[in-house]
Amino acid sequence: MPAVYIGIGANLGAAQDSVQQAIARLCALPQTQMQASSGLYSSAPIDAGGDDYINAVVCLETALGAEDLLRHLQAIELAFGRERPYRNAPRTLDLDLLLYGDEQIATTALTVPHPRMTERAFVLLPLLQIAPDIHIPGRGAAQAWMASVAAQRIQIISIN
Ligand code: A4P
Ligand code: MG
Repeated sequence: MPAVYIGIGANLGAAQDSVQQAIARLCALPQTQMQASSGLYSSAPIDAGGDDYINAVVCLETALGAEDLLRHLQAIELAFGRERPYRNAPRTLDLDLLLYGDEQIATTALTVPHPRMTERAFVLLPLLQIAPDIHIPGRGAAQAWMASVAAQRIQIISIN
């Protein structure tokens, strides 16, 4: 089964609770086992407004196909009251499929690796916490991208 990495973000409502509950929901997905879960991070909004975000990354092993998994992620977002008034609007919960094994996927519904993941400390830092040696298909070692996001404000607020 492929190792799959999911980025979790929230900056509306009880963001810390939402992220923790989302991790529990991901654990409970069918045909899926949780392999690792990062700590929770507080981060300044990037290309977006509103309050600071709570972010985390989890690693799952799943027999769900990528598009099937995306549908499950969107159902969880909806259950947390996600609305989409405009691009990068503050959100109760955002679940992004960052990596699906070593696959590169480009369909209308899904782009994997997530196209903006290497530009964002709020993805790279929690990802590297649980997978320090990880390579991003087509983009090399995740660690090598850290220097370019060093100016982004982020701090760990709870360690897993
Ligand atoms: N989609 C395509 N590829 C993927 C993928 N790999 N994972 C499609 C998930 N979805 C993917 O997503 C829009 C469409 O993207 C989906 O219908 C799906 O078919 P969305 O979540 O509804 O829309 P969005 O919020 O505009 O896009 P996205 O990609 O979630 O936004 P970003 O670029 O991830 O930015 N700052 C901090 N500090 N922390 C954050 O978490 N998040 C964002 C959101 C901006 N700034 C942030 C944070
Ligand atoms: Mg999203």
